[in-house]
Amino acid sequence: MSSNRTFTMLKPDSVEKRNIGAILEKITASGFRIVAMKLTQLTRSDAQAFYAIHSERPFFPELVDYMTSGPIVAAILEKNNAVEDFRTLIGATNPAEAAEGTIRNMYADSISQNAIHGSDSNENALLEGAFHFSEREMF
Ligand code: 3AN
Repeated sequence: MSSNRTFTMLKPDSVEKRNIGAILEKITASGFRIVAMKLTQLTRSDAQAFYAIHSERPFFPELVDYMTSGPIVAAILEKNNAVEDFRTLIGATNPAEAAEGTIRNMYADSISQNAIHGSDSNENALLEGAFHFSEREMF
C-alpha cells in the first residue's frame, strides 16, 4: 500500500447507530477513494494485536471489550496526503475536543466510543491495511 493511502474502521457504535452510510458519504465527499472495504468483527486476539501499543494503558480492557462488541466497517482509503487529511477529517480522539464538522464531533459519543479510527502514520496505514485485506481485495 502506498503513502497516499490510509486505513479506517467505522467502530461498533457507528454500525449500531446506523451511521455508516452518512459517515462514508462524508469520507467520499471529502475526496477519499475507497480502495478496499468490508463489514467484519474483530476477535479478542485481533483487537489485542491491533491495539498492542496501548496494552499497558488503563483503558486497554475497555478498548478490547468495546472493539469486539459488534461488527465494524474496515476500509482502505486513497487521497493525496491521506493519513494527515483523514486525521483532520475525523477530529480529535476525545469528541468533546473534536472540531466542528469533524466525524467525531458529529457522530461520536465518548473518548472510548469515538465512532471511527484513522491510521496515525504511513507505516501504520500499511500494517493496518494488510491486517484486514489481501492484495486481491484492494482495487
Ligand atoms: P486515535 O484513535 O485518535 O489515534 P489513540 O490511538 O490514542 O487515538 O487511541 C486508540 C483508541 O483508544 C481510541 N480511538 C479510543 O477508542 C481509545 N482511547 C484512547 N484514549 C482513551 C482514554 N483516555 N480513555 C478511553 N479510551 C481511550
